Amino acid sequence: MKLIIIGEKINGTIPSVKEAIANRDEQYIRDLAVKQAEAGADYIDVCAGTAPEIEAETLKWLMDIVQDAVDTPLCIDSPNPRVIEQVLKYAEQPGIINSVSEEGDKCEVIYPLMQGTAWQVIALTCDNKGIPSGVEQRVDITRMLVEKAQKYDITPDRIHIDPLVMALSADNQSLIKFVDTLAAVKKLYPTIKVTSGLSNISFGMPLRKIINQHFLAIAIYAGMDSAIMDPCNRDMLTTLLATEALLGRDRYCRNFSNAYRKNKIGPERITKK
Ligand code: THG
Repeated sequence: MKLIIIGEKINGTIPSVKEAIANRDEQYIRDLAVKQAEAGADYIDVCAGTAPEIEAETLKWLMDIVQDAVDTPLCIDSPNPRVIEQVLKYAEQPGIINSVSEEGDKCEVIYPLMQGTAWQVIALTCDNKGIPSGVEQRVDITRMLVEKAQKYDITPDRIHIDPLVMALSADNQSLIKFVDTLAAVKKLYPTIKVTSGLSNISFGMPLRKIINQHFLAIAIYAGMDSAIMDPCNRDMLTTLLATEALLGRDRYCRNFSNAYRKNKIGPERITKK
């Protein structure tokens, strides 16, 4: 299976996007949506990153622009489940809710909204005590997240577990723990999805992008299903295409060859028909 790409670029915590939001610069947001869709994003993450009082309104503004610009489904990103509750009705098609966790009443607010729909959800392995560092605690939290979901007829294939990768510079076993958590979670629930952002791992290190690229390669080999990433980053896309080819997921290496041989049209990843 090909990696599911969740395009991360429409995020109010990025300074240029923050500015575009403040100026209500529709064209800037629209361009980010189109660029990511053309680069092969399967979902487009929208995160307001504003003060709580205006978060729902800002998120709706972002959603309207993206949905007007492209047909790619949304990944609605907010730490506040009540904000997600307020804006979900403005989505024109089901996408991904980002995110729930065992923190507070997140599941109790979000899961009922998903019942009887095709919405998927990213579930973070953290709880009121924070982010556990051990594999076993992360698997325990996953079990709780999945068991609660079951009560609302949400099957594991609609859940992307995000094990919240720590900075490698802070925890030397960070990647190994991610891989071990992934394996344990999939053993428990074979149809569940595992996801991750790609940039936390390299925090505090030089050559961050190189570390992120190699993390992507190893994570794909380990079975990661989706990633929150910048699909417009050429180097990251090269790693992705090379890894998929090496793992036999690119028939006749057609996608890779089309991307990098001269006089060829772009790959499916880049040029969507
Ligand atoms: N897990 C889940 N959701 C998440 C994250 C996660 N949402 C937010 C974040 N992490 C993922 N989103 C971003 C968005 C932007 C950047 C990093 C993570 C970022 N962008 C730079 C820019 O656009 O200028 C550089 C991008 C690049 O070139 O690679 O740093 O972990 N569930």
